[in-house]
Amino acid sequence: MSTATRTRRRPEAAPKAETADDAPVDLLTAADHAALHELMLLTRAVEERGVRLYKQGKIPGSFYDGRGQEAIAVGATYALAADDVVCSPLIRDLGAHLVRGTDLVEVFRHYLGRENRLSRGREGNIHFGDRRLGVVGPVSMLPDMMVVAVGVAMAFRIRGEQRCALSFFGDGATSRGDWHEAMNWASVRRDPVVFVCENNQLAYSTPTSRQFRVRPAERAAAYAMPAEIVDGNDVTAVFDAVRRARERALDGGGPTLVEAESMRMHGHGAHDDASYVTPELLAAWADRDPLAAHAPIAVAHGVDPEALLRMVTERVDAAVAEALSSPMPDPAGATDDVFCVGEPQGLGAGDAPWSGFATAAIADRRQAA
Ligand SMILES: Cc1ncc(C[n+]2csc(CCOP(=O)(O)OP(=O)(O)O)c2C)c(N)n1
Ligand SMILES: [Mg+2]
Repeated sequence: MSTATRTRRRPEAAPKAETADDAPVDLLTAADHAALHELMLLTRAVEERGVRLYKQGKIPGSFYDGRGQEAIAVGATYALAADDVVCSPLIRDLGAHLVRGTDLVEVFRHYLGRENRLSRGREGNIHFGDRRLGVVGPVSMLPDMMVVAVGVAMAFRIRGEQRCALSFFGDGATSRGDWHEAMNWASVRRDPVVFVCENNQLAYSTPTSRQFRVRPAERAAAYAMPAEIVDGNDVTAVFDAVRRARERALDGGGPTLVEAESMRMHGHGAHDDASYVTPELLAAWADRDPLAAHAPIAVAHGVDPEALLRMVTERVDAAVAEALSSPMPDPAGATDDVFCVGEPQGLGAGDAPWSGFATAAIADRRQAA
């Protein structure tokens, strides 16, 4: 165990994953399954509305969504404590923002180019984060935010804080040099970082077969880094892999690579018809839709997915109406915030909705198992 001490808000001790004989225990309560299902529904509903607003000409630029990949961002971020840092959600990771508590009206204001707290109307769709919630927004260069996440994790290690950083990136990003630099440095220094690779079979129009001969998870061995391939359409599997990786990181075990396998069900952006993807491939993955896969599990835990969907739709309707009636940014402020003036604000803590951070119930259930 690390002797590091926490200096900030401490969640309840994260429960160990396994029983004495290493059998996995379901650490998710009925409330967790309801939350996971709602967050995935919300992700999809927000993005569906975003695509519609783009096609109505209300969203400038293009619109990028993560249809079919909702379980990755939601499951992974759900496994983080409030003061861990997400660094950073990319174009398929709206769910990460929603788990951390990013305000829905602000998200739509941002999409619509209205005055807002996230980007002040300077960006359309992708580059945003709410640092007050411990979410660092991305820059475009892929996968540069992996290197930033390693820097954040180094700071946690050096300061002796029991926190970890998490970085998302796609399969395409793994062909870049920065990917290898981040993997190597984090492993050598045993920095507390979780790398989540979203293998969605494509980087723009390039299939993975034309990107690499050795898949990302297998390459981790070259850095003596533990890695795991998970079904990225199974929200509980993603949650569990990231939760274990986080625990390893906090125990001084260094980084882990989680490769979540899924499929990009839409084009790269709304401007891309993805005519290079066969209908058969899409149909096969549609049968593994992450929301449909989780629905029976949620129902078994007493959740009513249809009632949740109605509630989510109402929330989205209300957020869109409020965002559409919000003012555009004042052009006079266009050059504000180009440079940081004064001391930069530190990162805040986000929502950590998993019951394991909030109650001792998980530990009791593990003992009873
Ligand atoms: C260094 C760099 N090269 C090119 C791009 C342009 N670009 C943006 S997204 C993208 C595809 C990325 O594919 P992947 O990493 O698999 O993520 P996905 O879009 O599939 O989620 C490319 C090439 C970029 N942002 N950064
Ligand atoms: Mg990809």
